[in-house]
Amino acid sequence: MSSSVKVVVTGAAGQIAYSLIPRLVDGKTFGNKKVNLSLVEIPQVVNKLDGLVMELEDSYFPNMGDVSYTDDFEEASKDADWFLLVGSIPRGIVYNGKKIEERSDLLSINGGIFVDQGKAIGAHGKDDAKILVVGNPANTNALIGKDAANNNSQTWLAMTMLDSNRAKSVIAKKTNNNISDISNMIIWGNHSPTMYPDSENVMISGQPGSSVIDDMKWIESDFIPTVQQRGKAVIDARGASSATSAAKAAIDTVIACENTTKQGDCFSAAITSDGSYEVPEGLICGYPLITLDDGTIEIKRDISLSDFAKSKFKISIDELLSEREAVKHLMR
Ligand code: NAX
Repeated sequence: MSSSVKVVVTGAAGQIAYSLIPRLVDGKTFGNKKVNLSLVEIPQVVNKLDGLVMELEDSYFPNMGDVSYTDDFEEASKDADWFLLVGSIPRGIVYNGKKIEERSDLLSINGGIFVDQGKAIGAHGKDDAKILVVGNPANTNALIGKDAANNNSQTWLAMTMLDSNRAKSVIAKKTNNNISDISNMIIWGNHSPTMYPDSENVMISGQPGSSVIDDMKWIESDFIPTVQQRGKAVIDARGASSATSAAKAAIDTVIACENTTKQGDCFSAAITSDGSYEVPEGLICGYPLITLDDGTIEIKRDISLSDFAKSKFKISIDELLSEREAVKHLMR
């Protein structure tokens, strides 16, 4: 195993990255490996990263290797092991003279970014590189990036860990458990308000949720909408979108991918569908995942879904299909 790892982070001057980047080099995420960072921003703000690099140096992280920053993604991507694609254009800003409010506009603008980044990753990233897309719309950005990369030995993921962590927190409170007693919290589908957080297959102190939570009314009218709308609730309260919790979730995802999953456990992220659970092939869909001893990430295929779960999951699959349709001009 290599004793160093190269990690590319886009959106490096943004709020999520400010919480995320220090944790990449703190000796916990990649164990004892030296972590070389390649930070990427758009030309307008790339020089701000000088300040972040100073802070990283001043923090004296023993595992920090080389740190560089650039607005040239292709240059940054050379021989990288991990890509954390956080950068994207948020809804609500004026872009090329137009206020971006529609999801279709957001899909198209960000999709364009992910075509170029995907091509560079496919050509210059390591063949076993792992790519975690955080920037929204995360699933469809990953779909576009993977298609442009055209390199099937690399693993593209979109982040649903924050949704999973939020759901664990709600279940822990409801059942008077510690959050560490909640596992296998699966987010099925899209990282959007159509996601389906699975309260039936979650494990609560070793017992399946279906046998612990006997309250369908709470699941339908409280639990599911709370998790689906949590991002908006944070924006409404904070005046800015989730940042420190999103950074923690990205770190949790990297750690889950870097370490063999314990027997019986799984973690949440979206990955390319191979048709499992009747999801059309090729969609980047939220699934229960496991990491094998050799570092391969696989879909856990032995989960049973109730009719209720299937009907909720289908809404999210249909949304992913419509997003794919909206960006088909960006695909090969
Ligand atoms: P910020 O607006 O603070 O930062 C984004 C940064 O990305 C900016 O500094 C911008 O200059 C940079 N950027 C834009 N285009 C770029 C490009 N082509 N190359 C490199 N950098 C580029 O946003 P922040 O709060 O950090 O959120 C980042 C993204 O994460 C947003 O798209 C947000 O919607 C998404 N989120 C995704 C979550 C998930 O669970 N998947 C949860 C949190 C968050 O909402």
